[in-house]
Amino acid sequence: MKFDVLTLFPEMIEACLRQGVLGRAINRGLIHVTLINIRDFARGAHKTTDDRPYGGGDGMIMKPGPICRALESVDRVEGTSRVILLSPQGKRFEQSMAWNMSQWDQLILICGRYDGVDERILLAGIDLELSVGDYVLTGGELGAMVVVDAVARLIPGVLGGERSRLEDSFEEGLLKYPQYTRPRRFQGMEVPDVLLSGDHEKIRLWRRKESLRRTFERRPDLLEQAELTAEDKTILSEL
Ligand code: 4FV
Repeated sequence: MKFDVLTLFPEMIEACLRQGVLGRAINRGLIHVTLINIRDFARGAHKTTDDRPYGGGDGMIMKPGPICRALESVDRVEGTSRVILLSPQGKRFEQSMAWNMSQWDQLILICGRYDGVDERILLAGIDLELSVGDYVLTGGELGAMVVVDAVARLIPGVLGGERSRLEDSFEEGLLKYPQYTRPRRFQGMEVPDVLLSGDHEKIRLWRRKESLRRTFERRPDLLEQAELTAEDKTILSEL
C-alpha cells in the first residue's frame, strides 16, 4: 500500500516512520510512504503557504495553490487511490474505516496548519475530510500519522501475529479484555487463576465477559452498536 503525505513538516512524519512496526514494514516493502513538502509548491520570493482570512479574524489560512499543486504532483497508482484532508470538521476516524482503507492501494493525506485550509481545496479533489477526534491540534500531521499507523498495521504481514489484529479493541465493537504477563505476582497482585488454567474455553469465556463488562462500564455507546451473540446477552444479563 502507498501512503503520500502532504505537509509543511515532513521531518515530523519521518521521525515516526523510522521506528518499530512501521519502520520494519517500510524496510520489508510492505508499505511505501512518500512525503511531499507543500512549501516546494509555493510561489513568490517568500514561498508563502498561508495568508490572512477574508472577512477578518486573527488566524492565518493555508493558501489553495500550493496544496493543489502539491496534490497534482503525486504519482497516482493503479487501483483505489483516495485523497483525505485531516481536519476537525471531518468524519470521525474509526477502526472500521481503518479496515476499509487497508483494502485501498493508495492513501493521500493532506495535513493542514495554521487556522485551517482554504475551503476551495475541498472541491479540488478531496475524497474525504477526516477528524481523529473532537479537539484542535496545531497541525494535521499527528492526525495523518494516526491514520497511517492504524491502517498500516492491518496490512497482512505488517504485524507479527496475524491473529492479534483480529482480536483488537473495537474489532467486534467491544473494548479489549484485561491482559497480563510475567511476573505472576506483582506488588501483591496476582494474575487471575483462569488464565493459568490452560482451559482455553474457560479463558475464552472469561475474556469475553471482561470485554463485555468493560464496554458496558466504560463505553455503553459501543455496546449499542456491537453485534452481540446469544452468549453475550446471557453474560450481560448476569453482569
Ligand atoms: C485535526 C483533528 C486538527 C486544525 C487547524 C490543524 C488542526 C490546524 N485534524 N483531526 N482534530 N487539525 O485539529 O484531524 O490546521
